[in-house]
Amino acid sequence: MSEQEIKVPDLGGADEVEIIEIIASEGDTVEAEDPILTLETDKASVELPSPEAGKITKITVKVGDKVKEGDVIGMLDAAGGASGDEAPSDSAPEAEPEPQEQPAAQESKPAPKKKSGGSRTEVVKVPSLDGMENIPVIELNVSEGDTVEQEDALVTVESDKATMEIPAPASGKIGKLLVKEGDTLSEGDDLLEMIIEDDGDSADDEPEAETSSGQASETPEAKAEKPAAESASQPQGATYEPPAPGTKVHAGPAVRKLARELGADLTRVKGSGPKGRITKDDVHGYVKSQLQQAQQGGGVATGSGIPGVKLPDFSQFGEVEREGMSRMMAVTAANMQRSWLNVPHVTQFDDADITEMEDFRKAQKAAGEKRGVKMTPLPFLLKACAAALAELPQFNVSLDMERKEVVRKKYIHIGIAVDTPHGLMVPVIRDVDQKGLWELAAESAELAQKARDKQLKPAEMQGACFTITSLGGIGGTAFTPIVNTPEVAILGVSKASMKPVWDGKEFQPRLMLPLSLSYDHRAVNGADAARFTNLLTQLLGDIRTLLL
Ligand code: CAO
Repeated sequence: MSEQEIKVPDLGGADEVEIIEIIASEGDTVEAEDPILTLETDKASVELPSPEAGKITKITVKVGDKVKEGDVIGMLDAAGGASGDEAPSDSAPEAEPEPQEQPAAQESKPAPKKKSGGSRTEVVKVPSLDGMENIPVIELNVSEGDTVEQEDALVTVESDKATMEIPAPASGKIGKLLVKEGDTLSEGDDLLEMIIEDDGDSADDEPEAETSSGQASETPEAKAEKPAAESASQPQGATYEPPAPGTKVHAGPAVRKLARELGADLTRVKGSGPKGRITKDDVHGYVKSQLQQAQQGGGVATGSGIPGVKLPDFSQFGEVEREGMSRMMAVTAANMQRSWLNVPHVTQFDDADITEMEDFRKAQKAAGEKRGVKMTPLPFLLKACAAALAELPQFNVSLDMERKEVVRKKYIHIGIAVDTPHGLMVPVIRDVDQKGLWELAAESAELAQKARDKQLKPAEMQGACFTITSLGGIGGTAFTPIVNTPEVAILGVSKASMKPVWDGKEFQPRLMLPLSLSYDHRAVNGADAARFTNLLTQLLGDIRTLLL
């Protein structure tokens, strides 16, 4: 490895150019030709490529600095061991000196097509592109009928390394456009027709121009200051999505390339660089935010096709205050909405007679005190659900709609919804089918406490096949829980109460536990849901069957 200076190459005549973006960072490993920074003149932006493969050890410039040929912008430890000391400034970044040079529109003096009175129609040709050929048009900066000043941008072309605007060779009015976005251009190609007024003879302009281009009767000054992007009007065949009307995009070639690769519309990206210039970070940030919105259902309903809820100004009805959502609340809200919008929910209700189960549970009080574990109804519910999932495995699946596959799980992990001061959390008890009631009681109590103390690890909240949400300790007779996707069913448990139950001869007071089984009707049919709750009521009605 040998250290060498990275110098600004020949800038094709430009004096000083501004650094608009630093692409590489100190410590980065680069290949020869990888861009290190982007320079920009009034008319062109160009990437300064690494002269060799190696490691950037120093960047000595910053965005906004002006540099000229030969200036050192940083140091490179060349991988190939090239003698850095000898690396002459000219030989360093050799890739793109040319685009810096402003396209010499004047070189390609257009031949008059038609001359008539005070104006003439000329065909503007593509000027010298410094040896480059077949450069794609990425933007038409003018439309037919626009009035332009000399040097105004007519079209923007972009090579792998540079973006250039081809300027108007003179002031005048745009006639027929002879290219469209996506076309490739080389020096000498016809670009467009321009109606150029002869000096001191403007009075004859309108009638004469009409004969040249057939559309010159508009007021010449009408559109002179139109933003370049506004007139991009030919989307067909374009490889680059034209900016939204009225939006001028300031971005270098590397950024435009990145945006195209990622499918980002630059007109919607807010630039954080000098003069609002869009940087690569801006594009990455924009794409990230779009993905997050899509994944979270857009907070309200973006992507679902359902209009969001418009809020009134609540202060017109009385005093209000606003408070930011906690992260957990925002995540829970997004999860709930995603499930609600994606899953066709049905809820099956049933009551389990837990009179005997409760007798048994209460009889365990002393044993529980000895063990330091409280036996609540939850371990019985866990055990019964594990047995039902084993018996009816269609509830122990997830749907992969993209691949049109059903994912069957050979394990039985069950989530328990825990109400905490900071929001709803769902820790997961693994292999419920293999654990005893005391073990389940201890583990569920421990996980619930951890949830309340915000001590749960991510792994303790993952992998559930099914969820139990019990409001029994609080109250209520029934509810319709939302399936915790990608699971396909959830059991809601309400408060047990004594009810008169007909035994064939008379009414008996029985402790009845209301069950509400919500399920994804794509995965499970109603008959299976009824079988599932039937089974639960049998298992809970006679807990000896849990042993079978
Ligand atoms: N019917 C009647 N009483 C019940 C009952 C039921 N279905 N379930 C529990 N109870 C009783 C318990 O036996 C206990 O009474 P005792 O102290 O007299 O024994 C009391 O209610 C409190 O129980 P618990 O809530 O402490 O324990 P649990 O094991 O039943 O529940 C847990 C644990 C974590 C599920 C619960 O604390 C909880 O957080 N529930 C809320 C879940 C929730 O918010 N779900 C909604 C999700 S959707 O928004």
